[in-house]
Amino acid sequence: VLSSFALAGPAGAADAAKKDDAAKAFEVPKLTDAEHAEANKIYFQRCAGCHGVLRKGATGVPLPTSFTRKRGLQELKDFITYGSAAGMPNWGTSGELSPAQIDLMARYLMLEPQQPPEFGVKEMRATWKLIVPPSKRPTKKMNDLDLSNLFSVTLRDAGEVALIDGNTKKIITVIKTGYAVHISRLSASGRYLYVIGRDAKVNMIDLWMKVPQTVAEIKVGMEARSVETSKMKGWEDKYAIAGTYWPPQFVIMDGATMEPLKVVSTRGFTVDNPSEYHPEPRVAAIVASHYHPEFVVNVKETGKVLLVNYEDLHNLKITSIDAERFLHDGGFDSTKRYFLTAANARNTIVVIDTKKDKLVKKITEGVGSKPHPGRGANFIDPKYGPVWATSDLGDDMISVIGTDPVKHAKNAWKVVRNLEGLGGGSLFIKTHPKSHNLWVDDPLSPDEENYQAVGVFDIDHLDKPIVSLPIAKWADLGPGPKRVVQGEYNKAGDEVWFSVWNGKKQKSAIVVIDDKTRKLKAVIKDPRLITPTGKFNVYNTMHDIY
Ligand code: DHE
Repeated sequence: VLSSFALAGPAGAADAAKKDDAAKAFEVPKLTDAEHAEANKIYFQRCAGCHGVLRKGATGVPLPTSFTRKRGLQELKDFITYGSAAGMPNWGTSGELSPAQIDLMARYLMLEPQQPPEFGVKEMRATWKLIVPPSKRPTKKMNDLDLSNLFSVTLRDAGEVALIDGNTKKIITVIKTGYAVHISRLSASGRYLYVIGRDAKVNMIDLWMKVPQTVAEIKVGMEARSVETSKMKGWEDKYAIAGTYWPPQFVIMDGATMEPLKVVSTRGFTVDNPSEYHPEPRVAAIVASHYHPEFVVNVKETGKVLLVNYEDLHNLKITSIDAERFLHDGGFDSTKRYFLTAANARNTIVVIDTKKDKLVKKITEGVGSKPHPGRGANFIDPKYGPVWATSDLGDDMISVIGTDPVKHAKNAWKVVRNLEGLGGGSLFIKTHPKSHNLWVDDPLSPDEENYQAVGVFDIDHLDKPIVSLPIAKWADLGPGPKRVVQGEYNKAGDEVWFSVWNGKKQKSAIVVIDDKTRKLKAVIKDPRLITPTGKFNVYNTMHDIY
């Protein structure tokens, strides 16, 4: 079944093979149709979330055949069996894949990737589990938790979320979810929590149960990052939406059961070249409009913002706004009318008016390299009035943008000032309406001192330099990278929580800072806190407070 292949390619292959050592000559397997079908299935269930559907890499390394063939069969099998310290799961020793399946996957990876399958409503339905139907759910809250101050915390490499009581700082429960969960969002009422994994599995968790648990789950594709719920008055808890990286589409689901109702492809032409058809425009951030019954959907590679009106799913109305390519994350201004979102590979912030359903501005002047706001941070700049800010992945800048076109018209939709952060590699910025602090993380900095710290500005004195706080040191965890990531406030806005994100086998923690004094308030340590990253406070997430 095996045939010979040399890395140097057909021309001059014989010469190259002679010069290279024996390890560079290898064997490329052939798979039967049945083997191929099984390998495809396993790949899309287990591998694509991290290594990408076309194996171009994302969380996991890229797996082009130039790499896999060089590694050879045995090394690939070892990797799949034992995993790696860098986060590759141990599919073999954990018992999730059999030795025969591992052998199959190693051979499969030495073949060119195939176009992945589509995933329509039929396929979604086949994965849909209504574990507790609405009629069997409690009619009132069955626990005495202060739900509005609950935090849903991503336990990235465990494929779980921890629900942590914001008052006692105790873990209430840990819930199995999809692989490498990305974000959590709340239904408008705050009763239901929706969590999406990179493998596109969505869990719907009922917070009213004695111990909150998953009441419905569904897989909406092979790879995903975003989920949101209908927030418009009169439509609370009615619908949920999930966007996928593969297939490139979004699906609207029933908010109470997650039954898939409407799937819409995002394939199409790019905004800057009407002749360029893109077969794979991925869905990035999604927010829910407060002005119309609409979801605001970022389509990354084509650069379109779709305003998807959910009033009539059979006669779906979509306003498609030409924005900028490579849209990624973003959030509302403090009035929740304007959506500010980063086209990060284009160093642009796009502003959408969700009341008039129009593009307001594409801001480039003063925007740094690869802006990465998360949902951004809204505050009152003492000089320029209401502003929204983003930090950057590509440099140490923070861009502060005026957001009040009525009372501060001359500052609106302009970068009014730039601040100097800790360094390049920032992912998230955060403040709270009651706070005078602006927090900036730096988890992807190459500098250990920076990625183990957070920076904080005094909003009332933005001319003062950033102050660095050694969060990872305060957590006192022992060895590991201990990257400090993503600030999130409690409901009262007097505490800010940061994750100290360590290796899967190392100790991680959540550090809670007193926002007023900027002093350590608590360190949440627990063996169940495996690789905590994103944290979502129920009240703040429900109300788009950031
Ligand atoms: Fe994220 C938000 C995509 C890597 C933690 N991330 C988002 C959103 C998108 C996205 C599209 C916005 C969702 C929304 O608002 O609807 N993230 C991606 C990627 O494509 C990328 C770059 C690569 C990947 O392989 O996934 C990526 N993200 C990461 C991480 O490695 C992070 C740091 C750790 C982790 O948990 O995986 C990470 N992303 C987050 C967090 C948010 C997020 C915590 C929500 C921030 C918020 O406050 O809203």
